[in-house]
Amino acid sequence: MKINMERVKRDINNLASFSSTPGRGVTRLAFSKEDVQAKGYLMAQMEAAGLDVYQDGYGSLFGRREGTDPELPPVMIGSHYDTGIGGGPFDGVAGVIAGIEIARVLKENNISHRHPIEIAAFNDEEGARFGNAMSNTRAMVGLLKEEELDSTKDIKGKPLREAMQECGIKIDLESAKREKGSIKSFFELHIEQGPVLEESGKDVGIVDSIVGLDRFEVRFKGLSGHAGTTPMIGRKDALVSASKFIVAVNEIAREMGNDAVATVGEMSIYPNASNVIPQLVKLSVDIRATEAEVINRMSEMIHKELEKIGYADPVEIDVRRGVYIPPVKMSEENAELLKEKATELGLEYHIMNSGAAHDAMVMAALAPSNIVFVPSVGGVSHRPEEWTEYEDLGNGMELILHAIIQISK
Ligand code: HGY
Ligand code: MN
Ligand code: MN
Repeated sequence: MKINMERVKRDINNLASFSSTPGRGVTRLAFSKEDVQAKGYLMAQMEAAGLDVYQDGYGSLFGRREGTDPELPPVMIGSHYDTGIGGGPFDGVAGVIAGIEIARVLKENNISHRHPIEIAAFNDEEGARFGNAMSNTRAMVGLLKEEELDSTKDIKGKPLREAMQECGIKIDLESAKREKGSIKSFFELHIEQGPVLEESGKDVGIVDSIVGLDRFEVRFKGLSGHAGTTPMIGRKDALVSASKFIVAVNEIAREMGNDAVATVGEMSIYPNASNVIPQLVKLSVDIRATEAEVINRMSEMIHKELEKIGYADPVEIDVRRGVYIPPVKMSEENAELLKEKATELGLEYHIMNSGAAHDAMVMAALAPSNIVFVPSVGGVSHRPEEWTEYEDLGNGMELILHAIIQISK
């Protein structure tokens, strides 16, 4: 019984071709043309693997391999297939392909199992287009509300609901919701996206906790004007105020120390013309730490900074909620199973925290959830140079294959 890495390589390369920035990394934004192409590919691969394919009320894609006792809750393997902007070929899709390849191996070897096994392909995990994150899994656990579908817009002002409907998704949040216990266990294979695992020299990472994430948008509203004829005194320059804020966010995170991080990664300027004083600046704030109180402390200091700038500068400031997901512990019981199987397979493992957010942190509300990391070369991710050796990827897949054969018995 062996994972077929040639098939995996083919899938990863095919999926990487569904990108709006060919030659400059992989960009497959949620509910884009490239998304529809990738989803079609994954559906075809799931069908070819003998899976019953269905979509839920938020458009998440599932392939089900029936168990001998169909009434039992399924064991689920999955990850996301959307990407950031100019990302790499492995982030997210490696975990979806892992599930499909495992389904192929189960079929080829005629492995039976009591619990059904479901392979999940989630969308909109990155939140790169709409500024949210983990939308599909938040819909599964009932955290995503109708209001968010209308108030969340992309940079061109298109509401999330409209973008989803244009992709043919029949949104039904009620039916997308799953009850706690309706899934037996959730496993996600993911590239580490950092340097820790590679530096440890171990084959795989078994994640014990995932950092919490607080993501929101800040708008600075000033007054546009002629760059040449408007005196410096009295200007309401939104970009000057936003720039002070960006530096302050960076300093606050550095002062917090430990594993606190804060990033302003997205910014738009209106009217964005060299001879016009900036009227409107919208920017994203992404705060993370392993302790919820550190996240809350940083968020509080950042909001205080905004108040200070609001008093000092003649601009209006508006904060729009994005997503807040607290730090999450992974299932200890299933981690023991993963350790046991890794040892049986002769794989050395490293118990570690995840600095990146993942669907598993949301799925943990529904079922015992775990992530298996495989090394990222040089710790690089969210960049075209993101790379994972296929042998390492194969190790992670073998480990999850053997764990789910055991747990679905
Ligand atoms: O942003 C993250 O941590 C993940 O890559 N979505
Ligand atoms: Mn990811
Ligand atoms: Mn990512």
